[in-house]
Amino acid sequence: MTDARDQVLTTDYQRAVAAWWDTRRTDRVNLALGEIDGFYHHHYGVGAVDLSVLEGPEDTRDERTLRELHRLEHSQAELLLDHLGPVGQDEGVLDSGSGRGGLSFLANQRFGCKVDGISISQYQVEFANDQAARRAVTDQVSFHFRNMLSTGFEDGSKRAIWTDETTMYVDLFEAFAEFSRLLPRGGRYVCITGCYNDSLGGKSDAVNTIDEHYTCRVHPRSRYFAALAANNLVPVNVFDLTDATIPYWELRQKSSIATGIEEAFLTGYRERSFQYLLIAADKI
Ligand code: GPP
Ligand code: MG
Repeated sequence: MTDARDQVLTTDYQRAVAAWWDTRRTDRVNLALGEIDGFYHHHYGVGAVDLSVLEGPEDTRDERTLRELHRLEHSQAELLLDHLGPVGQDEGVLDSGSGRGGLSFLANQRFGCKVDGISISQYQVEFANDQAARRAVTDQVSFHFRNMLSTGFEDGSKRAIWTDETTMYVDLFEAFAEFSRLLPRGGRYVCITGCYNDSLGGKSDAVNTIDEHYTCRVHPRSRYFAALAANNLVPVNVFDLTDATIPYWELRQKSSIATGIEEAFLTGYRERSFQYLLIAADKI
């Protein structure tokens, strides 16, 4: 007899990743920012930093810094959504690796559409559904304990799908095959990810440090495009956001919620062994 957990989590690696996120409940870096306005994100920020937050009274400097970091994470979310549309009110979208739900709520607010979020962390699914209840949007935004490699949603049922820094936990060929199945012709997939720059060679020390820190397996840049092409997903836009995310990491390093991984991101980005990309692709 297999229970629901065994059906969703089918490998030792998936169980390890789920356990990591399930037990990560006191991550001040994400809770402190989410508590600012109730949008709990699990992605990084982009855009120019307002350096004036570092000036002014010392006793309120950190609070200003956290607000600025949160603003930059919102900018990243809005950038992703800019590449998703148009999405109609009667259409459904999928947040694949939905974390605590912040981006799903922003998508629902922008498009008025139905949003399904999926995560292999039962803790995250509960947290996000609790947020939906507080916002009184459970009829429009719901979160499910499901695996993005086998979502259970119907063929062609999602107008758009996104992954915001979640593809480093899955095989890209398997994930994109599932996304391709879920999208109708002309449906849009948007991916924001950190990848290693295989035009320079293999994984750098900085990227290995990031893998270890998050229990993830960062992919080479080339594999994204090979896996998209193999699954009838044709890129319409590719942006290198590496320069746009460095200021976020510099500010985060100076803040009270720095976790110690900031140096690896800054080294990887500055030496270009690690790249932060947005890819938008259409299903053909
Ligand atoms: C951010 O989550 C994303 C990940 C952990 C996946 C790895 C991403 C890469 C680009 C390699 P988070 O918001 O929980 O991270 P943190 O707690 O460090 O802010
Ligand atoms: Mg975070």
